[in-house]
Amino acid sequence: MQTGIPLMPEQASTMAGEVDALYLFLVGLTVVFSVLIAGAIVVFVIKYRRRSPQDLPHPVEGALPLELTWTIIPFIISMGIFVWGASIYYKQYRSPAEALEIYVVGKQWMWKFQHVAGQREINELHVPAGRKVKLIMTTEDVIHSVYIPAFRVKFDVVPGKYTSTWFEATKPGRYHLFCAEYCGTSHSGMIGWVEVMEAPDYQAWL
Ligand SMILES: [Cu+2]
Repeated sequence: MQTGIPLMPEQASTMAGEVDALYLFLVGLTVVFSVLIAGAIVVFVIKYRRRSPQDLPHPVEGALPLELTWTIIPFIISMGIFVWGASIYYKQYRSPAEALEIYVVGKQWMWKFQHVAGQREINELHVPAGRKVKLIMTTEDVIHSVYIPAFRVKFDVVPGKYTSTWFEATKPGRYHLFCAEYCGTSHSGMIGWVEVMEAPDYQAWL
């Protein structure tokens, strides 16, 4: 399933590419600014080093163009990140109305799933490829968080209320399912698999 250098989980949902693009942009931006700042420090340390004991710095009262530059550029960049991130978040948050609904109950320490037709499974979730799937989730005890890295889906499961998230798997396969919210002794064992099947196979499985 994994090809090349395993820096990122496989992309197996329609959202995966969008999430990764934002993530890579943030990593790239961080690298660029880290290099710029570290480079500037090195250059200034050498260029403005004290050459003699009489060498005194000139006080600087202000530099409006410089201050406008380092205010406006970061403002535009951070607003861009905000709008980009928020649009992906809302897309992820609002489940499409036509989605196939699956009920999810987390408990210490397992995942229970129930399909509309009544089939139930534990730590294993069968879904069709190429179909939007909405997870309607709650928990019997503490907070858990459903996490399917290949789909770039991670959403908290909270006692006393329903939360929901959705995905559309793009290719058949077997993908990791984790609990991503520390929930007690066997938190690390609260894992399972998402089995993505071709639509006819899923119908047959039901
Ligand atoms: Cu958990």
